[in-house]
Amino acid sequence: MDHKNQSSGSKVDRYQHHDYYHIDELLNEDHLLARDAVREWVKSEVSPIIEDYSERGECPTHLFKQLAEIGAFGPSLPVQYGGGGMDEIAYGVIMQELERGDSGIRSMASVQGSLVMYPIFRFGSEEQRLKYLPKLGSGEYIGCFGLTEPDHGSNPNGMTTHFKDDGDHVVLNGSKMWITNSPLADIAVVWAKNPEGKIQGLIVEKGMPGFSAPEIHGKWSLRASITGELVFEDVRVPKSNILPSVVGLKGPLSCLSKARYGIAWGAIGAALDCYDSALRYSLERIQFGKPIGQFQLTQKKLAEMITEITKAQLLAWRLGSLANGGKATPAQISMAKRNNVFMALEIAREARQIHGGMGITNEYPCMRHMMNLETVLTYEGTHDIHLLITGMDVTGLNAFG
Ligand code: TGC
Ligand code: FAD
Repeated sequence: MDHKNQSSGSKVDRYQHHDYYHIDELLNEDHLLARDAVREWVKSEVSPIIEDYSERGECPTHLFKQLAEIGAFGPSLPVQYGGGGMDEIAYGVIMQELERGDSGIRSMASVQGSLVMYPIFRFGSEEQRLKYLPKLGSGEYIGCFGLTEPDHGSNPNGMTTHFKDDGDHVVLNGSKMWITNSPLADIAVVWAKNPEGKIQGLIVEKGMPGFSAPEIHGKWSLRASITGELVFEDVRVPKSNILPSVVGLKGPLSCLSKARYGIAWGAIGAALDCYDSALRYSLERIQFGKPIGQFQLTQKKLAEMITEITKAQLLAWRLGSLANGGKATPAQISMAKRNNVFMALEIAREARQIHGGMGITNEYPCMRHMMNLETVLTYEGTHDIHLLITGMDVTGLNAFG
């Protein structure tokens, strides 16, 4: 096979829809319209450039405004607060299509919608909502979410970032680590301990003296997404920037529930892209005088991939139905995030094998998805933390403390 001719070369996206169990029949017209519009956008704006940006380790920042235009920021938040006014399944299918393009692109949308707009919408004052949400929804402002610290990742309750009272301001000190979009962000939703040691959310704005957001370099994963720290050295934050309606870890964890839900759908997109590429390659690549798709071992890989994708699609769809009724529990969301991300990572590895040596190159998407999914397996709660959440839910016994 002439790999050069067959390759994406100009990065033409040959993705085809795969729906083995006719799950499209479970979606309504709005879901399908949203899904198809985002798919077309990914084909025209993401696929042609993503390998290049990933290879260079650069975030395609020009896509923020476009993500806003296609309704990727807060699809299920109310329209008057900058959201899309759609349901949770629409939010899910949009995340699936974005992650079909790249997990980093889905991250740009997850953080903005679920981790920045959502807490301001849910826990903010009306003044804060009106001040920030329209600008975030339109992509005029970029936001980030600061929970993780250098010494407190899986256990955010141990955080040491804190603030002291100072008249009509508070004084914030501490640092956050691994923060998606932080070097670009106009605002950061930061979780810190108040003088009583209870966790509260604050909106910290770029340019506040003592606030900096240095970039973290050297990532082999999520290379098209920018990640940084947040450093607070006696930052004076007006009290009017404190989110008034929540105190305690349930504040940030509620936001994580929203984002983890989106990842449960998003990971299916990455898996579908790998499966699609592997299936096509298996029909085109000839060895021993036959397409490699004719060998039983290749068929086993492909059959298991589409089986696992189908199971993950059903899990996500059912979770979406529960979420639409306000009945999806955090533990149910953990199960879907964990299962679907692991499924996608396994499929990326199998798909890479089907592509042989070509699978390690940027001619095909599998290695990029595989590297990205190593982050997705870890952020928003690691694979093992989600297992322990399920374990706690079914036994009633807490393994954490
Ligand atoms: P625990 O005592 O279990 O809970 C404290 C309070 O929170 C409530 N809660 C939740 N509420 C909403 N959604 C959830 N998922 C919730 N989980 C717990 C809980 O009911 C309780 O409420 P209340 O009223 O009793 O106070 O807390 P714990 O300290 O024992 O921690 C439990 C544990 C380990 C599960 C939790 O700390 C955890 O989930 N750790 C993982 C940390 C994590 O996921 N970090 C993610 C950082 S953000 C990120 O990765 C963004 S990536 C963005 C991108 O680029 O896409
Ligand atoms: P640790 O918590 O130190 O865990 C290390 C290992 O120990 C893991 O395998 C874990 O499963 C295991 N472990 C920990 N506790 C237990 C236990 N009780 N039982 C069994 N095993 C355990 N955070 C944000 O706040 N905002 C962001 O925007 C953000 N974006 C990110 C982007 C990227 C690219 C990455 C890599 C991370 C991002 N994170 C973000 C941080 C992410 O959420 C954390 O990395 C994650 O929660 C794990 O924390 P940690 O890295 O400190 O690992």
